[in-house]
Amino acid sequence: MTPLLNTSSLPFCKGCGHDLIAKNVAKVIDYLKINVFDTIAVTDIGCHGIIDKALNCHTVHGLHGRSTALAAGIRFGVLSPEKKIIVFVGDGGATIGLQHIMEAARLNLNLTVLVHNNFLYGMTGGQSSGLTPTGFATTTSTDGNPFTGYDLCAMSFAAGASYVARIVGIGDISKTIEKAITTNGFSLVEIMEICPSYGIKLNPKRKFTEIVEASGKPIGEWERNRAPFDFPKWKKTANLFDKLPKAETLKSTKLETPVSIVLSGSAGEGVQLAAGILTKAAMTEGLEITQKGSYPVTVGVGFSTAEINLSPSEIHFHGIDIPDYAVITSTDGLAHSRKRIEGMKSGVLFIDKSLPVPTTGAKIEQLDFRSIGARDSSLFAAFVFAKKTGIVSVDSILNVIINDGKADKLPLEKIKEALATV
Ligand SMILES: Cc1ncc(C[n+]2csc(CCOP(=O)(O)OP(=O)(O)O)c2C)c(N)n1
Ligand code: SF4
Repeated sequence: MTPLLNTSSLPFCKGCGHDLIAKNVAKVIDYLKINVFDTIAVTDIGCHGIIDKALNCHTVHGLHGRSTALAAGIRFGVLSPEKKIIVFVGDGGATIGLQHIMEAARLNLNLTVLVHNNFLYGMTGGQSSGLTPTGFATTTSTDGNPFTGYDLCAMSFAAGASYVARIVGIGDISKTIEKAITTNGFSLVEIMEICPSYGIKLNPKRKFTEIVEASGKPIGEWERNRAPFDFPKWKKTANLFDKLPKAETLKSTKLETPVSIVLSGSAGEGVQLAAGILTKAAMTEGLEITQKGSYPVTVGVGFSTAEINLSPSEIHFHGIDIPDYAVITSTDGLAHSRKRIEGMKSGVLFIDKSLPVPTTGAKIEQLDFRSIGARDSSLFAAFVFAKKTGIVSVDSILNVIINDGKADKLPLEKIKEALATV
């Protein structure tokens, strides 16, 4: 069986309590013989959240404090109890998103929330959170926190959780985690632990066990027998995908095996639009597709990359490590995709002729994508890709543009002319 962790050297500072939690979750998944592909880890923002790169299961990394809301959404979509949904959240995230936890407990959603309570915001430098105990020194309360922390366990249990526990993160904590993961309903474990980098440094004379005791929050577990959330039969939500119009198959594909494509250029140069048109054209040829966009938070500057999978059969994993085709239209795109291009041992690199060609095992085709004008260079590159590979036909792309009413907004005549010279 695939283990939950893909490494034993986890990305935390030496002695960080987060390490113990991750290793104990892995131990439980292994002990219960839960298939990691039936496990969905929803991680929050913070040091604990960087665990997802060390996990072999499905992972979702959300906004700070929103992990339980994301997990709730997943549970609404997947009610089957064999699918284990485990939230990894810090004390910071747990109090920023307190209401999400309360709502999940109130509905008794079948999921497990593991609160990594190291009494402070670790990742941002040791600030107080809503769970910081009175008297505990943080960078925002160097003389000791003057406030009382929430009793998250009491609140979750009062809200309606099936199982709640508060434990000290020392030694083997797997039995409590096992109990939580096997609970058919909402479970929350608050694990008190320490952040050596800030917690110990700011509270040098204090022992961890004494801090736990002084917090005034009881160690223990609380449980009740309560049915987990299920949709009332009369209100079963329809699958939203069923409401989407299906792309009509107009032509049959020539593609026999899946291909992955990375289209990389600059923000404002239509990368995502071009990828959307290309994938839609592929759908009209009966292909399954995935499309993922990446760009910096500042969406108007820097790179813009689209990762595309096209396949004659269903696609179950959209991630692309090394693509079969790389289409690079600008310096930003090259910088963002350089490592992948260098990793290509075969396939084809279509690259704008103004750019330096990286060392690669891919076949190289240098083209003048930007001759058409920077703004339309990505769309032109999509046309060139179609013409050169035949994976999607040029006509299908044109049809999508015309049928979507985009023909008068895009320089189709100019593109056709330039395409004739390729
Ligand atoms: C909405 C929002 N506010 C603030 C931040 C900045 N931020 C990033 S990590 C972090 C602290 C995380 O602390 P905690 O949730 O306790 O997790 P830990 O790092 O201790 O594991 C903060 C405040 C953010 N990413 N998002
Ligand atoms: S800063 Fe603190 S919480 Fe973050 S990894 Fe280091 S010890 Fe852990």
